[in-house]
Amino acid sequence: MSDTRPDLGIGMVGYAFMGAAHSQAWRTAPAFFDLPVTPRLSAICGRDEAAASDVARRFGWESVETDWRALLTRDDIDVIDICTPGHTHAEIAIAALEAGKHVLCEKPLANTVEEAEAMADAAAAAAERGVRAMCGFTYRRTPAVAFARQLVASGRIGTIRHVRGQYLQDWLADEDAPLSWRLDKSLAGSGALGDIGAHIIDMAQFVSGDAIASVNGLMQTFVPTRPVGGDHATLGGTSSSATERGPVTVDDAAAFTARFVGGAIGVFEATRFATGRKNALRLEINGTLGSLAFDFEDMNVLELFDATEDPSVAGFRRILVTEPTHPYIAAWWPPGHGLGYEHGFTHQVVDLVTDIAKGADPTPSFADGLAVQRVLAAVEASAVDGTTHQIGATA
Ligand code: SOE
Repeated sequence: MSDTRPDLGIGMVGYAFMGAAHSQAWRTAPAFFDLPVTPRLSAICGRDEAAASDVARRFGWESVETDWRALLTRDDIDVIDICTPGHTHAEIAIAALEAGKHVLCEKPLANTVEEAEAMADAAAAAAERGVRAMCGFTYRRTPAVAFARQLVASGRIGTIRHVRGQYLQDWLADEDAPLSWRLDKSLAGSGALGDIGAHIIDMAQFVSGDAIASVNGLMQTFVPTRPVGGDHATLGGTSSSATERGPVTVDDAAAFTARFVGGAIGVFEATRFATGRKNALRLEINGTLGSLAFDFEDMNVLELFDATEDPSVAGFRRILVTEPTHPYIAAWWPPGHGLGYEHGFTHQVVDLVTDIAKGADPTPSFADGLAVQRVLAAVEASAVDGTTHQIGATA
């Protein structure tokens, strides 16, 4: 029987690490989920035509463009998926929304609060015309994280007192790991803070259902120069013996304390120098009735402490979040068979296309992305002047 569901044409800008993650998501989503529309991998766009063509061949993109503007003029493209470094996000996203294309934009939403504000304004105006925008804080869609949000929202851990967020990686611990765009402030906006700190800020605000009100920050660049021209195809790249070194213009690590609007206090840490920690995105929340703890390095597990239990038997319970009753799991494997990093990207596009078909505004919205951007800017400002910064309309 032929599929009568309408196509949704996707045009993706960028083809590297995130390009691959998003490509597999677009391919996989209609196979595992009963979607109201069928995503079609219409075009991939990259300035390096040979590299983009290679990704197109591997993932099944139907055509290749070398200028993102060409995607906006094509009638067969409905969604622009932005997987490029942060300095390009605002221009592409705003032009796409104005051209009537739905937008999925990688995190952090932008490199500055001003850009993020313009993007959030463009998204609000586009929503009036039925055009949708989503910011790619993909970890929200890890089943254990989505389940943690449900537990907090249902009151299971009571009033929140402490939020502890860490994002620990070690791919720059080698002082000869090569320079890449992620270490260039003009392209990435900031370093560990924006790249991975943005995730813990978003996750903390999402799971707690609360907003950060003020911060005190600290930032550090441990290795000020790195080899130029090394292989940085993977995150750390291979240790380079190149003698020419160029400047690292972003932070290697950032830490900050926070006060939440609802009265909780938070401690956050983002670093690429936590030797041995590869992708330890951790969140622990302590409430009056219990606690929740999550670590992405054990991503199918959520720990729950129920303070209302008999103390003689109470303890952190290790919940394997792989039951069909847990978020997203029913579409996948039997209990205990586990999901991986890539599934969050699939869930992200599933929710995006479902919202587009329903005419609903997806989350995280560009306004959510802007909220994170304000916290990032406040941490940076605080790290410079040593004072507490409030998260206001302007950071
Ligand atoms: C690099 O630190 C990175 O790829 C981030 O950019 C991603 O957002 C994160 O998911 C994994 O680490």
